Parts: sequence; C-alpha cells; structure tokens
Amino acid sequence: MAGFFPDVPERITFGGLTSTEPLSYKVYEPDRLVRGTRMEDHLRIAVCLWHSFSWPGSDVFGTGTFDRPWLAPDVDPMDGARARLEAAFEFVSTLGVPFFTFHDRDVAPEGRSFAESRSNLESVVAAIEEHMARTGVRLLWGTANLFSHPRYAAGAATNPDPEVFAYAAAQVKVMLEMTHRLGGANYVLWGGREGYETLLNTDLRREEEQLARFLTLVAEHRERVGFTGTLLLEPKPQEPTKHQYDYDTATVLGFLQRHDLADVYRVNLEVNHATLAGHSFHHEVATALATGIFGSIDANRGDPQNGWDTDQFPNSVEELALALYEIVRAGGFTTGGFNFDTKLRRQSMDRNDLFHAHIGGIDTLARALLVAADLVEAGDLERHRTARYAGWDDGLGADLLSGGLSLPDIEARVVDDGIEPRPTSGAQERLENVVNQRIWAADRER
Ligand code: XLS
Ligand code: NI
Ligand code: NI
Repeated sequence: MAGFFPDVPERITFGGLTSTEPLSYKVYEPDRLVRGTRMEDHLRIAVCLWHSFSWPGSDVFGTGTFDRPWLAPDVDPMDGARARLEAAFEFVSTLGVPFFTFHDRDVAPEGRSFAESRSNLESVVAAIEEHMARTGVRLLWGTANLFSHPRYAAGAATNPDPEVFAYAAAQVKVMLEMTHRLGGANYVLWGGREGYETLLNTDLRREEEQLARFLTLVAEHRERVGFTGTLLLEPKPQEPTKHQYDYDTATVLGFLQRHDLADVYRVNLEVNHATLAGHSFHHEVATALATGIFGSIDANRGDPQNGWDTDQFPNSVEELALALYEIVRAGGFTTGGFNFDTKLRRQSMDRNDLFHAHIGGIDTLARALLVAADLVEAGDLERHRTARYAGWDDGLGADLLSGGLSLPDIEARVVDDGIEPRPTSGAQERLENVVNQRIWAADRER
C-alpha cells in the first residue's frame, strides 16, 4: 500500500491462531458474534493520536527515535499537522478499528495567542471531518491538553493564578465544541497537573473548590451546546505531579459526590493508572461499575518493576479478561470503549512496529472478551457469588438492612435465636481455577 505504511496490506484481516502472517489478527474478528453482539461493538476500539502519532520516541534521557517526518523541525507545523492526519487515518482504517481519540494540541500546533491556537485547531478539525467522512472512522473522545505548556506547570483549574484557570476553561470550551462537532461519543478530562508537587506551597481547600467550579462549568457547557456524549474524568495517582487529585475511582467518586457532580461525570479508567495507584485494574473496573460511574477504558499495561506510567501495549489476557468479565456481566459499554493509550518502546522504530503493537493488543482484548463471555455464560462465578450472599436476600439479612432493627434488637435476636455463625470457604483457589480453565479453553470451544 502506498502512503506512510507502504509494506502493509490495505486491510489487516483475520488470519486465525495458526496464521504465520504477523500482520493479521489471530483472534479479533470484528463481525464475530459474542453473546449476540459483534466483537467490534463489544470492544469499541480506538487508536490515540498522541503517543502513536505525535510523540517522537523521546524520553528524559534522549531525543526521539521514531520515523515521524511531520515532527521534523524544518516542517511547517500546519503542513506537519495535515501529514500526520493522513498517516493516522491511513493507519486506523488499515487496522480496521472503528474509533480514534485526540487532544487539541496533538493535532494542531499551539499559536502565538489563544485566538491563533483556536484557529489552528479549527482548520485541522475541518480536515479531520473530511478524513472521518472518507474512512468512516469515528471519534471515541476528544480532550484538551492542559499539561504540556509551561503555563500549566502549576496546574490548570487548580492553578494558584486565576488567569490560568480562565485560559484552561476557554481551551476546554473550544475542544468540547470540536468534539461535539465531530460527533464524539465522550469528552475526557485528565488532570495531569491538577495536583501538587509540595504541600508547602499548596492550599488544598482552594484547589478543590477551583476544580469543582471548573468541572461544573464544563458540565453546564455540555448542556448549553447539546453535547450528548459522556463527560469522563481519568483517574491517576501521580505523574507528572507528585500527587494527583483524581487519585483513583473511589477518590474521584467522593469528589464528585461532594460537589454534586456524580450524575454528570463518569470515569475513563487506564490500566497502568490503576496499578500505579496500588490497585489491580480489575479493582478499578469493579469499583466504577458497582458505584455507577463506569465510562470508558484506556487500554495499556505497566511494568511491575517500574514505578511509572510505561503505557505498554496490553498483552495479559488474564488482566483484561477479569475487567471484561465485569463489563460484559454489567451489560457492556454504553458510550465508552477501549482506547489504546499506549506507547511503543523507544527502540521500536520501524513504521510497522505500530501495527504489530496494535494487532497484539487488539488480539489480547479479543481473546479476553471470549474468556469473559465464557465466564458469564458458564455462570460458575456468578452462582458462587449469589450463593455467598444469599443470606441477605430475606430473613435476618433483609431485616438487618431494612433499618428496622437497633443494636439492642440485634443483640436480643442473637441471643434468642442462638445465632452462632459458622465460617465457610471463600473458595478463592477453586474460582481462580475456573478463570484459568476458561483462559485455556476460550478458543477451542468456539
Ligand atoms: C496520561 C493520560 C493521558 C490521558 C489523556 O497518563 O493517560 O494520556 O489519557 O489526556
Ligand atoms: Ni490515558
Ligand atoms: Ni496514562
């Protein structure tokens, strides 16, 4: 194929588990029905334009290693922006996934003034609109970059300087409108610098109030423009700040409830952010689903030996199957999906590495979906869980929950009924075996 990826077929197709073609899917078949729904519609996969097309492969010790001609210093930034879109839409449509995601500043260069940045973005969004119409690729979510420019070094909404708050608010207004214009299914706010480096210079009370005001303004503007997509906050405990306010799902939920925002915002959960917070990804997904704020996912993985957001491509079927089990059992995504917020390793400098990385991640997700669907269908986990809590459905359990019994009433009941609880097995290992058995069987059975 001509274009940026000349050695790649026009479309990555399903080759199956025995295929020897590296540029083919081993498990992902978009049209395959899983519990009555197409795989593509279950997973709602997106490619991100930042790590994959706007990052040159630099790290804190070295410059970029990747072949990304549009990032070269001698290229006019707006020409570069258009070349990047060509390559990105070629990539997404060749991969055959339905969605992409972007930040305002990964597609359009920052101008010398707010107005110039806005007009750069407007003309790039017009080009995006044409690419979307031509390829059929849709927007899973848009977001504003409120962390790269030096003005945001001390935060955006939580900056001690109200001018920075105003600048960030204006930037989000524009990007929310652009996302709406492109038919985005969601709008994400990741507060990478909404936190602190040291408490010695930080007023926590004020910063919380500022963040709440900011998010309220965004929610109001969503209504004003009639954007029906979901507003998502993306929890992360730290990096780049020492401490980020949106630490994890539970912290975000508490914040939303304190500020009467829990009906408007949901969460965009990232695998590596969960692990940085000291949680399993399964924990974050289960918590968000149990509390009604589950929204979308940034698929990636961390490195157990590294304490930062390495954003590697996912390759653990088990990790994703456990998350997908919760999602499938809860009825699936509404507006969310799996966005590949993932970075190649710095040495993966061939153009095609971007394909190999996404193909592997997508197959991992597809296989995890099959495992999850099998687990739901087989019902062993559900039956065990239901039986484990059965005591709460009626009798004593229902009486305790009804609020009709005081502590003295309960004491009397314990004595009168001769209550002597007998512990039972949690059966953890047996249940772990159930999961593994499904992992091993997922493809053979279909
Ligand atoms: C960084 C975040 C970022 C958000 C979008 O760690 O994951 O990429 O997803 O701003
Ligand atoms: Ni992310
Ligand atoms: Ni991240």
